[in-house]
Amino acid sequence: MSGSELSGTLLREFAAVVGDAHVLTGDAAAGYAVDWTGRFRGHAAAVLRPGGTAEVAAVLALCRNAGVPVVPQGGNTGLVGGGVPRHGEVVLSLARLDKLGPVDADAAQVTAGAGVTLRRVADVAPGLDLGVLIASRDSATVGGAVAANAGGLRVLRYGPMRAQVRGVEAVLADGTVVSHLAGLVKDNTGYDYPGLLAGSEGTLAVVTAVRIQLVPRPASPVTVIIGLAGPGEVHDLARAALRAVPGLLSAEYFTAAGLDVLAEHAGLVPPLRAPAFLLLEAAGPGADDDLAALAGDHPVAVGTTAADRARLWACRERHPEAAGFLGVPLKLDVSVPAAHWTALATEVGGVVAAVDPAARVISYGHVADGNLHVNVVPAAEADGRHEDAVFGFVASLGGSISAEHGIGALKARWLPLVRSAPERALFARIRAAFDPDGILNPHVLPR
Ligand code: 2HG
Ligand code: ZN
Repeated sequence: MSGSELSGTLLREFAAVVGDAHVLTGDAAAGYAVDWTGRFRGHAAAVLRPGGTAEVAAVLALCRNAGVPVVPQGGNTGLVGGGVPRHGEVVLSLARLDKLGPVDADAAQVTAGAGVTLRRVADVAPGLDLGVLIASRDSATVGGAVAANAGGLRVLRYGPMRAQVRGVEAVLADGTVVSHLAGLVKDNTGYDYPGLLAGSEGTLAVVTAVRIQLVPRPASPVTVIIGLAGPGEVHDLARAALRAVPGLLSAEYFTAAGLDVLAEHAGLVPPLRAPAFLLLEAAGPGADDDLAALAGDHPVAVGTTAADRARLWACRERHPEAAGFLGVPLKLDVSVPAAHWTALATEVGGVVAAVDPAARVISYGHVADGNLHVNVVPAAEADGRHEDAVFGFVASLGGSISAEHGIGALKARWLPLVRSAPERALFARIRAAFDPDGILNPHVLPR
């Protein structure tokens, strides 16, 4: 049976599990079938909104028995189409799994349902924080962040979402629940499937709860934006900050191209003028002096109060919206070895122009991680030429075609650029072991 033609019997069986109110079809399902950029659109055969792990297990067993493909969906903030039912699949929304457990103060851990937003985890206790900070934290959820192995603005300090995971509860494609939530720091008792599920993009199992390691809330953070001549200076200063600023939390790059669009369309007031910018944030004793020493004679804007820091951060955090003011963007999230980041950031505009001279390109990203977000608003047809050019260039620099957003539907055809045939065959065998019938996100990552 294809996803888009569910029988009335199956819909009634779904409703018997999750309740009539939580089986959505037609217009009620439409919002679940498009991503926020508008690039990925599909049609959901139905949206199922289970209220707990047992209901997830029961609906997955029904889908598996009926051969109906399933797209798990969290906050629908993904950028590669991994949570959108592009082929008429059933959407399994985890939004109602929103229980946040008590904080284990000894271990600084908490267990969160898949549907808990990252903001709620970050705010769960005054002295603690979530190590992963992403701009979409008010909508992005724990399950989706694990499935995508979200990165964000503090990876240089705390690592990506996988590094915050101390345990997982998940439902396999046949409805079996696997659970390992004790949160042990040391635990060599077999395969690390929580680590494997991180970054699996909903293709191996449906994450229903996560044991999360929290971090101490940074004390008195200071944010600066330094105006610089170009990517080379940004890279060099970010590397210097990694060496010289012990309390460093973030090192972010953006340019006048993006800031000017945000000034024009979103009313942001640029704190200073320069071709390129490095936003640094640090916390703890001496952070302000460390950052001032690093900025030296360069123009700099400093924020120490929450309001001033938020104003500075908006210049960087609103960049994902910038290209959207110009058209429907292609969002290419790439990384290269540190030694090649400057070449990437300097040359990528020309690489795009060679295949689409009138395309608009806005680049920004996490410079300390070798990560660049190349947002392209095509003028020519978006027929793969932009990806061919950018991903080919990145591969020639020894880089990755997905640093932190995943492969999803967007990048599957370019995976061979960066992953060998034996590696992809291993991926396929792992996938077949978890989901032998191929019902979980079948169109995400090559099978
Ligand atoms: C960010 O760093 C996000 O702002 C989104 O990863 C990047 O929209 C993008 O391309
Ligand atoms: Zn990012």
